Amino acid sequence: MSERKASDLFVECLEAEGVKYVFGIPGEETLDLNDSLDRSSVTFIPVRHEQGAAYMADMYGRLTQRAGVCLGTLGPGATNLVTGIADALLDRSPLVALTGQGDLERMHKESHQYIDVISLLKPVTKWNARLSNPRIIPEVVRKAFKVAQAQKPGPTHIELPEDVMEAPVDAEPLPAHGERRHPEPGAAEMLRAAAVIRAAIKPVVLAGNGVARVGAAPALREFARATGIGVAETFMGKGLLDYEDSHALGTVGLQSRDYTLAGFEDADVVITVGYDLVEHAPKHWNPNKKAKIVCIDTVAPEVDEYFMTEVDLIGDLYHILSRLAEECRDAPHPTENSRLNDIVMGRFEAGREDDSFPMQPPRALWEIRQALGRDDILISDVGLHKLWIARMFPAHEPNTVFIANGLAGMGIALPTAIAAKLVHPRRNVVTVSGDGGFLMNVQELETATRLRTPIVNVIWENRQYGSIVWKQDNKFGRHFGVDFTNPDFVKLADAFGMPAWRCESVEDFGRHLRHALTLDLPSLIVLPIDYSIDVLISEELGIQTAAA
Ligand SMILES: Cc1ncc(C[n+]2csc(CCOP(=O)(O)OP(=O)(O)O)c2C)c(N)n1
Repeated sequence: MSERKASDLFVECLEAEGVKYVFGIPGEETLDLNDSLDRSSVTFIPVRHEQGAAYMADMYGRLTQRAGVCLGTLGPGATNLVTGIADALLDRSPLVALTGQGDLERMHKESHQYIDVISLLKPVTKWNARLSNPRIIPEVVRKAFKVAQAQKPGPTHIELPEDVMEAPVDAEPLPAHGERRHPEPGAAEMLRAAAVIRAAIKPVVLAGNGVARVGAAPALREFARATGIGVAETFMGKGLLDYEDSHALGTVGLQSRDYTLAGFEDADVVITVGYDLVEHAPKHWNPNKKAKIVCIDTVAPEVDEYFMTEVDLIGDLYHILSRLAEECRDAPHPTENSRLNDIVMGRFEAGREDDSFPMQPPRALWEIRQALGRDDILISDVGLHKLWIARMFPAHEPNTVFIANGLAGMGIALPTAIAAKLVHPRRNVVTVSGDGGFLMNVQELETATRLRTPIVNVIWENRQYGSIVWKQDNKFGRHFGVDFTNPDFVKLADAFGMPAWRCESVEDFGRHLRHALTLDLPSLIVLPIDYSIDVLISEELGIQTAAA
């Protein structure tokens, strides 16, 4: 043991947790921490707005399941972090937020930039604490990572008062243990669940992001193969089954009719796996409360009158699915054809022939799918484009299509893409944003160019908050307060020092996209989009099909 300043010990604790990056903006109250980071193995990545830092940590955590770390100073630095931290809470990403603070002795009175950050961040974190004494650093850091990474993962926060961080201390980091995997459920519950599934007439699986989080997609695929039961995915569960898998029923969650078309209306048993209720309320797929629900998850399910479960199998999803597959293998339930998948994929395939310009979403998505490999990454921002991507973009593998469906904050795509590329440098990373959301974190283009992070940003331009236009038109027959003008995005990108193109024809898009993917620096493509076909194509095509 040796005496050193507390911020040095703090950074040693981060190193013991395996932290590689801290995303953030330093402040006068984080001087010692930044000094210690500078002399450590941890890379500090300066960003241009703390919201960007929190989103980067969020994606880092989501992809690695090790907490991503972001840093802001006291007061305004902390308030700017809030949105990204809240996203990590509702989208279940492990994240540790660090904020500076004034000296302990000035917190009881009116003082410069002081706000009560602990209280501010309490509702958007699983746990948070102030470092009131350098001696507690090893425990507080270990706990912050342990709680953030435990199921279901989420954000924690540590506040670092300036005088504590510069004080001398003689202590050592605690060893970081991998978070324990949960035990399996008991034999009685397993048998009860198996009995319910075996006796089912029309069972269906609803799989969510929780499966991707714990890497259990292979076990889910095997469960579907062994039992024949079809699997519908939530937006955040895209790719758990390859969309070409004969057991894939499609992505549900846009409207209750999705569930009907995917077979939920007739289902007597619904097996939910890693389903987070935050994505789409059970009321939409179980409106009459008729379905018997077998819940497979890592923690006990939320209470909801439409989600009163018959059996809960709580523990390691991989093990549970594998054991259940064995129990149910000899009583198969052949998957029925999914009308949802037929309709949506039919429209997607038809998109390749659509030469209209401005481009319609199916053709734009078709071009992106052609340009990307099966493991490449598409990140959606939030808006009407997100609904199109969720509904129609075909995914082959989990964690290749990212859709924020918990907090669903606009502006998430660009910063999270930077982090995704840091984690997976060999995979292509493409974002699709609306012209509204893109400007919300546009400043991170500088971070991307400085780091030379070769991400391709596609902006679907319509000079409107498209999804609000859609909702207003549906509800009132008119829209209002949703129109805006845009900067010249190509010139804007140029000012940031990155190549950019505006598409003037249908052919331009695929050409620019394929070229952009060969570059070793970030780029931007502006694609004029035509949102005149309704994203609820199932209704439109449903009527046509019935008439034909
Ligand atoms: C930070 C934030 N503010 C507001 C909203 C509400 N909201 C959801 S979608 C949307 C419009 C998105 O417009 P745009 O980014 O242009 O995408 P488009 O819908 O046109 O595809 C708004 C205002 C939100 N989800 N997040």
